[in-house]
Amino acid sequence: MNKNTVLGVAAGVGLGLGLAMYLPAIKRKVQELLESPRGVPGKRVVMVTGGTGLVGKGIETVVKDDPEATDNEEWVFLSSQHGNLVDREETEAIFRRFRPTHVIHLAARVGGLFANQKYKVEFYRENVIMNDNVMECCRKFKVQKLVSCLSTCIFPDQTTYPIDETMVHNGPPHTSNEGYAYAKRMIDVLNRCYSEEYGCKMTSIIPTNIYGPHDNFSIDGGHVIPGLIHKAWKAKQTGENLTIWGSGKPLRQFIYSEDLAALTVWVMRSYDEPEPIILSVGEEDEVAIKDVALMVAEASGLDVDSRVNYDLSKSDGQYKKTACNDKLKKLRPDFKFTPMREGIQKSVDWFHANYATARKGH
Ligand code: NAP
Ligand code: GFB
Repeated sequence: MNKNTVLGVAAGVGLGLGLAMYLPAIKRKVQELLESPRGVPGKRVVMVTGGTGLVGKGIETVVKDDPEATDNEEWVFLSSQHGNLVDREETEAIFRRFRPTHVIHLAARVGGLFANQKYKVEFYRENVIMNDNVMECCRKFKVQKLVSCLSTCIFPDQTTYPIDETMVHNGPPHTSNEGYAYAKRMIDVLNRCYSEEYGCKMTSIIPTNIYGPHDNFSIDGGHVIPGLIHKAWKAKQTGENLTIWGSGKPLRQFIYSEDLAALTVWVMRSYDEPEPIILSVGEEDEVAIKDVALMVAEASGLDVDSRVNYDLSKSDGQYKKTACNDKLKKLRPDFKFTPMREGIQKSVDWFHANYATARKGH
């Protein structure tokens, strides 16, 4: 062996030993990089779970024309096709793939009164597991901020009115949706726990009933407005009446999906408390289901005097859940809500124009 070969072998061995010594550290660094958000400073990578749903589509519409979104944000809208959030490995794969700096967590097992009554176990389990997976991934992948979605139906049933943000855990929810409600309540508990123990920035919004384009227009399992819109469409085709389920007396507050979307984007950018915030129209805008049905009938071109009746064999659900939007009004005194008649007309028009592809299942 000549001198050069000896030197070459020595260098090779040295390099090998050096690599072996540093390999674990290099591996750790690569792993760390893969598990950290990929945004450049000052830029957000915002991942929306449930991005194909009613609210997700609303956000997509709102950010399309928003200069802050185009200049300083990259938006990722997830559907269940990107992965099943009930599955831990699939959830981790999503976070590894998109490496978001911010997450708006909308994905959920969602449905109206009748679906909630029928599938309490699935509403509890799917939501608890999905929420646990998303929250833990936000911690693990160092997401800077998580905004999750609760609902005014998770508040105590026996309560004083109006309901405010401090009252989430003050008593059992209405029995019709206890599976969903308890699963959602745990998000609020964990927002505080993750903040205290790990310093994570996690918060939640509490919307009232929501409606708008891209809703789920299922008659059996959906919410009241999309259900009525679909039933009114059918009534128009067949000449039958539009039937309101229950007495029509319960009261609800409704928020148009694109209003909620704009407020959710604002929460993601500017609201920093772990405590939830109610995103709702005022108490004065609460309406009876009967009046909502008449608005839908009118917007659908049905004669409201002769073509609307009731099925009293169907449940009324919770009588009311009147929420107070004082906290929101204080922070966003400028915000203007879409008037309900206008929002309903837009939703009816959207359903008619997109009848073939609109969601109508479950
Ligand atoms: P939605 O229209 O029913 O959409 C649900 C979204 O979640 C869809 O994008 C769906 O994806 C996704 N999703 C469901 N299960 C999933 C899973 N296992 N893995 C991955 N993605 C999954 O719901 P929404 O009405 O927009 O509701 C948004 C949020 O608001 C929810 O957290 C809901 O609880 C809350 N909320 C809704 C209302 C209301 O009246 N609608 C009221 C208060 C609060 P695919 O499209 O691929 O199925
Ligand atoms: O939107 P909805 O199903 O849910 O509204 P909740 C139910 C109210 O509308 C009840 C009446 O008083 C029903 O009797 N209603 C009349 C109808 N016609 C219809 C119809 O065609 N379809 C439906 N669905 N209702 C849900 C909770 O409660 O609110 C969920 O169960 C969820 O957890 C959601 O959070 C926001 O407002 O009663």
